[in-house]
Amino acid sequence: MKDLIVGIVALAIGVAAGYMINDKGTQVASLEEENAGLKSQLATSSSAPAAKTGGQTIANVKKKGFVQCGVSQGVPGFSNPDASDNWTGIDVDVCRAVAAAVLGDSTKVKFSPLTAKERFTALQSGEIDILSRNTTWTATRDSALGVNFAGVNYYDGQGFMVRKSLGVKGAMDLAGAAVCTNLGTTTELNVADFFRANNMEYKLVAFEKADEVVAAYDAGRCDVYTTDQSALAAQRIKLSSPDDHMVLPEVISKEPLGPVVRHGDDQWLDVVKWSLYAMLNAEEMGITKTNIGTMMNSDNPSILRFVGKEGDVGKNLGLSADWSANIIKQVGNYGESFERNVGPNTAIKLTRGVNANWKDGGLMYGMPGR
Ligand SMILES: N[C@@H](CCC(=O)N[C@@H](CS)C(=O)NCC(=O)O)C(=O)O
Repeated sequence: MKDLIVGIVALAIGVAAGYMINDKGTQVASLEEENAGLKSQLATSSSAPAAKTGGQTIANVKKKGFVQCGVSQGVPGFSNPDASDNWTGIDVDVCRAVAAAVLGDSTKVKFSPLTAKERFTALQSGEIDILSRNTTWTATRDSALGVNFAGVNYYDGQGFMVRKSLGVKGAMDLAGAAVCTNLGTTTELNVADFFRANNMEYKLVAFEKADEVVAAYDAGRCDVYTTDQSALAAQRIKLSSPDDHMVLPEVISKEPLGPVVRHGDDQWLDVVKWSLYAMLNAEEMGITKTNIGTMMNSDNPSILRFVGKEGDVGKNLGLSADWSANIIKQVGNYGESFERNVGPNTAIKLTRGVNANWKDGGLMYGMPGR
């Protein structure tokens, strides 16, 4: 018996030591941090949230009269405040769509700016109703954090930005580079995988706040800025001379970004999911902010169902019949939100690419609204 216990202890020490020897330097800290975060959230999450909030979110939102939306601390085009604290962006529009669906008023949203590290705890604790903050859907997050991803509002991938003067042509030229990024992100883990898989050294320079990352990179404290490509495009406009920088061609990961809700409240998950699908389906059917009025008198059954003149979709979701018409009237369809916030005519200048509607060959596919 004593031998068995000694053996188990020795094995446990061996496993722990092996883990630490296999990973290096700052990578250990970041991976352990993500693991520790997951464990502590698991400890508090598995049963508590369902008991506290099961089926309650829609009732709470109706009672308090607004949706509390967890956003970034400022990523232009995604979730960003102006000088009067008016938030805009495609992530903000998901929260506005939910407010339009549930409360009939897209302005009834309050925003909680969160760092990457804080975001899941804020959702778990009930501090926010939705997390809509360039958050990647991964297996670990979906299964271990007591949260549900309600869909994808931007398909992305991780990239690298460098100064043009560095003379680097591609990611394989980055051996030995100092790499700036955000703590508490998938970015940290992907960059560790990338350098390890390619047998290259690197030095991670990580910060909790995105603006600290931008400032450090801008000040030349690192050679490379790595994050989701969309965020690189967005943060680039904050640099002192954006044109001196370039994004390298390689995309090293899949980053499907989307809204997240707590486990244990299926009705709320449905509401968020279908609010996003309404924006996708409206684009597919050619229903826009401008023509939604005339669509009310359409003779197309799918459109009549969409605007709530036929069928029970709204009622079944616990919403009014005109829930999706309100989304389009007040927020617009997905394509309109994309063009207004991140499209070619904005400072971010993203093209639709894989984020085009499926009818145009993209991945944006709303489930059938009937
Ligand atoms: N999509 C990745 C990265 C998300 C992320 O937080 N990216 C940084 C890079 S710009 C960011 O948005 N920071 C904004 C902030 O901290 O307010 C994830 O879900 O982990």
